[in-house]
Amino acid sequence: MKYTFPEHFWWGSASSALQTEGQSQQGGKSATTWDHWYASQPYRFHQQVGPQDTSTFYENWRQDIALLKQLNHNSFRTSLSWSRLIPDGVGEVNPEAVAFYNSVIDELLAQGITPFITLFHFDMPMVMQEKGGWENREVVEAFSRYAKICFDLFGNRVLHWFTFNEPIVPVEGGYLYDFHYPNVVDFKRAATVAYHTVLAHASAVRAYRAGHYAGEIGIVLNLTPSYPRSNNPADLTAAHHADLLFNRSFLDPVLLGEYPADLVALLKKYDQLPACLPEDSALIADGKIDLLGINYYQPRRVKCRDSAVNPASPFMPEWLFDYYEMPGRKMNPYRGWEIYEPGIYDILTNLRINYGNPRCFISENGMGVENEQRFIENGQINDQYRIEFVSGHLKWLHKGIQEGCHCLGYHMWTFIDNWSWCNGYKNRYGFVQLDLASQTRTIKHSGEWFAATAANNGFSEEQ
Ligand code: BGP
Repeated sequence: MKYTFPEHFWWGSASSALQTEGQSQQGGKSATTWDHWYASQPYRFHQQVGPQDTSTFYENWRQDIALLKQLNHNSFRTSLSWSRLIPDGVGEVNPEAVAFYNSVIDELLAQGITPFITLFHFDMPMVMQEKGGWENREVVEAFSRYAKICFDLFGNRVLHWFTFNEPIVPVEGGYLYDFHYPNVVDFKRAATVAYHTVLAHASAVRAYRAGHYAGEIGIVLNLTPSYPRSNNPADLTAAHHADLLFNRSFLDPVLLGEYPADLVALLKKYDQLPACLPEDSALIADGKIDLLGINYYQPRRVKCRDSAVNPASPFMPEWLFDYYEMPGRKMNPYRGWEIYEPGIYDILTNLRINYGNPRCFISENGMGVENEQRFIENGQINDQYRIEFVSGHLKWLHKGIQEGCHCLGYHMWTFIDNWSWCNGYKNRYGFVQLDLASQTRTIKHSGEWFAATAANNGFSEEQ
């Protein structure tokens, strides 16, 4: 069987500034929340590797772009660093940062690789966090100023912009589950952060529309389809609530221009609604996007709660559902994430049926594996499991496209093994192996497979 994709399909990968650039406090850059957190609690990071020890893209960008070319990428997403570009968050632009990002963008274009640029990928400048981060409405203004500066500087060459990468992750990590700074656990503060992020997104979209730039603007969301344990109505309600909180809290505003009424009612019922201003609904309506990036790693399986909630405990999402471990599920044991290929098809089908079939692409999908050196054969990592992972997802993606889903590309997480936040370099995701100490780069077997797939605009079972 041969799987051929539509003409001009985007084949590429994604990465982010903080996870690859290195030089995390040089070149005029100020600290992010990650530098600050690492300085105070290095033991929270796998093998105490922090954001300064990454794959050195800041110095080796030309070599890395040559590798992208070798992998037959026609497109590549990375992010700009707010703290590198505007070190104090709200003031002067750093000329060294402008020169660096100009070089990267120009070199990508020279190599025939279309740059996709994200404005914010988990890396809040510490100066802005000190003002309250996304809890403070003023940060919304500061973000849209930063966005406009980026559009003005690079918008003549960057035609695909994304305001945020996975905006729910800093909400979950920083304000609910303690895996991002500032390590708060408080649902109402989390809801405020999420709400202000949506406002910041919409303000940036407004600025983009007002400036009549040449390209298009979107957002990248990690969509985790919510599957109920069974068709028991209690399980269905649990899945609906998880979907409202973790998917539709961002998906509806950016595609439909408003929040789901059920979500508003749910938060109201538990007294968790953030403060709103009358003009907000018009702003949110203006935040509708041109292009949706979908990051898909794993499904979310839930069931109704087995026990009653302790009403004296603070409200948390888990008041509304329990997690469900489906018997026989296939796991990536290193990351602890279920591998469920049909999820990619279910996401696309949901978008086609319930959201008017928006223009979208898979902006991340990937598999992090520990200790990949054990798979080295003749000097190269033979990561057959990654080829199976990618081809398994691409088959379901292909089916979705055959049925009419408007999916324009597939980007893998990620190009080169990179720094995974608190997990440091524990799980490796790259098409290219990175030896951290020597900074040597070696293409893995999956990288060669992907290069052939991109060149053929598809793959056959035997490839
Ligand atoms: C996504 C992020 C990436 C990346 C990836 C892998 O959520 O957009 O930044 O890190 O997941 O996850 P992790 O690094 O946590 O293993």
